[in-house]
Amino acid sequence: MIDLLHDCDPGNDDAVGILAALGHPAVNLVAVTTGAGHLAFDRTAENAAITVAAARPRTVPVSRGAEGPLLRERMIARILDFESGLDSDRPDLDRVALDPLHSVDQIAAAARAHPGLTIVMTGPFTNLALALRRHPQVKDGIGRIVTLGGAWGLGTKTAAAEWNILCDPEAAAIVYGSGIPVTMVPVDASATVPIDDPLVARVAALPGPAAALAAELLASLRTTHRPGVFAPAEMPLHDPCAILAAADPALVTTVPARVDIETTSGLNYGRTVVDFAGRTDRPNNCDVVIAFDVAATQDALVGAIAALSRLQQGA
Ligand SMILES: [Ca+2]
Repeated sequence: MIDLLHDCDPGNDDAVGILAALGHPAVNLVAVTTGAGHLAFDRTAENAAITVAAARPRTVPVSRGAEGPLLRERMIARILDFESGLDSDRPDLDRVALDPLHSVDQIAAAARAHPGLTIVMTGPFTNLALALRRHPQVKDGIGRIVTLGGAWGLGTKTAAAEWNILCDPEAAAIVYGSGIPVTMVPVDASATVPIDDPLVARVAALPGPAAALAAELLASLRTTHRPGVFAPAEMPLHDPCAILAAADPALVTTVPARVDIETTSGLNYGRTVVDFAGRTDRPNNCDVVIAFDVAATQDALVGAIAALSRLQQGA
């Protein structure tokens, strides 16, 4: 059982990740912290609160966080990604009250209370970067950071940069350069885990509100898939992959590497430069996930949602 804090920007795939963390038998989820990313900072907090409410009687504190990145102007995602699934204007969706602690201070409190804490990042890295600057001793309480951020190959927002990194490259540079052990889940790797019809059907067949929301979110994510030269055939699972890999490292194959973030302006702003071959004299700072056991990862997601489902059925 690992103590885990999920920093995120829900976001439908973040929300599935929250549910996976709440249900996973190997995870003690201690807090969900949110910040600006796909949506504005107040909306991501609301979405996390809606997601956690769907998992009752399991619950966890939800914090609101950074309103925008450290230096750059805030980027706004295509709203199309989130037209369905989570909608704070929907009266049928209950929500938990937000925790009074700001995400930055929640991260610090969790690192103090749970030494060896695993932090999973599935949004921009602003909150954790601010926590490391505001509370330097936080570093000593964090055992590992697992990031859904960056790519060894092509970007997802620009040709060079993946979305989570591009939203706040300076924050990502602070996190990857922190000296804390990092497991990086590049989108090249998470793209191999599909949200295929059988996966959606398995989740949809589970009873209870957590599974119902998870199935709705997964189905909505499938509608956002875009074809491309190297795009996978199916919509990838992405964010939940980081939760599942943190909970069970046996799901992934990793290779040690040096990862640096390009923070100078220009075409490569926000690029994760992944050096697998020791081409620099800088020490390795990441275990980079290069492959997922796809079937086992899908099984792990279904298993985590099924555990919430059983809890809600009183089984
Ligand atoms: Ca996200």
